[in-house]
Amino acid sequence: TAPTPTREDRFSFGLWTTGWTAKDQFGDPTRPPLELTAHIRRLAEIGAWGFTFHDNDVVPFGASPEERSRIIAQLKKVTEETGLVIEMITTDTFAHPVFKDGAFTSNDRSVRRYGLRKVLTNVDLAAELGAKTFVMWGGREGAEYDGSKDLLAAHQRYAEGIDTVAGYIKDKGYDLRVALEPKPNEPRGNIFLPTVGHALAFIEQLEHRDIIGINPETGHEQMATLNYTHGLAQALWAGKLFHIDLNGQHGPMYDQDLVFGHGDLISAFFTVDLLENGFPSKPGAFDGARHFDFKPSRTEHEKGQYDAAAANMEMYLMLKERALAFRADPEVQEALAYSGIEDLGKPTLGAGESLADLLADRSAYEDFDVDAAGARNFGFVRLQQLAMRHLLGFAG
Ligand code: ASC
Ligand code: MN
Ligand code: MN
Ligand code: MN
Repeated sequence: TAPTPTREDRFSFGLWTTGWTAKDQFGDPTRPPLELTAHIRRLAEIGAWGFTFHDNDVVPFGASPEERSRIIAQLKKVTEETGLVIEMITTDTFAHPVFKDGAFTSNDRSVRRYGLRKVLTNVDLAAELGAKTFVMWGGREGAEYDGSKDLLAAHQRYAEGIDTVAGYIKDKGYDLRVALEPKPNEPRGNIFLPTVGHALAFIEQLEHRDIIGINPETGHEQMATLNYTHGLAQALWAGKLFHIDLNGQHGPMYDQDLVFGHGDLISAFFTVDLLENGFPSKPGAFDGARHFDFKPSRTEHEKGQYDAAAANMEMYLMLKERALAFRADPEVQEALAYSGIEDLGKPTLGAGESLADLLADRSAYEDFDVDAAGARNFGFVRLQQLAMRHLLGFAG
C-alpha cells in the first residue's frame, strides 16, 4: 500500500493548481471555480501542510477595498481553523491585458509603475499573513520579436523592479525573501530569466541579492531540455534555493504541469533523492516546503481535482521511500564506493598543500599512468541499474 501524507511532510499547494478551472488556449473551463473555504478545508483533509496563492486567486482583480478586506478576513479564519500554513505568496502580473507586454519590463512606463504598486501591495499582504517567501514569476516579461524591446534596458528595468521590491521588504523589516521563478517560454515567445542559470547570474547583479533567490519548477527546466536536479544542486551550492515548484513534464513541449512523477519518473526519483538525502558530501534534507505547482488535467472534475492533488503527495512519498532504501542498501553503498562518488568530496589539492607542492608532485603528472587511469571502469551503469531496481521494487 502507498504511503499517506502527514503535516510533517510539509506538502503545500498553490490554490491555482487544484483550483484551475481548465480554461485553455482552445477551450472553455470544464469545471466551476472551487469555493475558497471549502477548497482550503479539503486540502487540509487530504494531508497538505500549507498552501500558497496569487493575489488574484483569492481577491478578484479590481475588487473594492471593502471586498478585499472581507475576503482576506475569511481567508485568515479558515487558515486558522485548519491550522494550515501560508508559506508563500505570489502576484498575478500576467492575466490582465494591462500586463500583455510585461509588468516590470513593459515598454509602457505607466504599466511598470502600476505593476510595481500591485506587487508592493501584495508584499504587505504576504507579511501580514506570515508567508516567508515571495515568489516572482515574470510570465509576461519577455517578447515574441527581438526588435520589439530594448533588450539591455529590459534587463535594467527588470533589475530595478526586483531591487525595489526587495528594498521595500528591508525598509519594512519584513521576514520575507524573494524567489524568482525561471521559465523559458509560454506565455511569451521568449521569457527573460529563462533558466535557473540565467536567474542565478541575474541575481548576482542586484543590490539586495542577499534576500533574493530562486523558485525552480520541474517542468520549466525540462521545457528548456535541462536537468531539474542539476539545477537544484547549483542553486543549493549558491545558497539560493529559497523555494521549489514540483510537477511533471515530458521533455520540451508546452508547459504540461502534470502531477509530480507523472512525467520523467527517473528524474523525479533523483530529485526526491536530492531533496531528502542531500549530497553524499553534505547529507541532509532540504529545509523548505515540498510545494506543488501542477494542473489537474482538463478531463478531471471536482473529485479528480483532489485526487490529482493527492497523487502528487503519494508520488513524492513513494519516491522518498525508494530513495531512502536506495541509499541504505549495502549493495548500493558498495557500488557508490566502486564508482568513486565519495572521492569527489575530497578537495583536489590536499589539506595544506600549496600549488608549488602540486607542481612538484611528479606522481600527479610526469609519472602519472594515464593509460591505467584511462582504463578504469567507473561502473555508473551498474549503479543506475541498482537505482532502477529500487525504483521498480526489485531490490534486495
Ligand atoms: C506562478 C508559477 C507559475 C505560474 C503558473 C500560472 O506563480 O509559479 O508557474 O504562476 O502556475 O498558471
Ligand atoms: Mn509550469
Ligand atoms: Mn511555478
Ligand atoms: Mn505553473
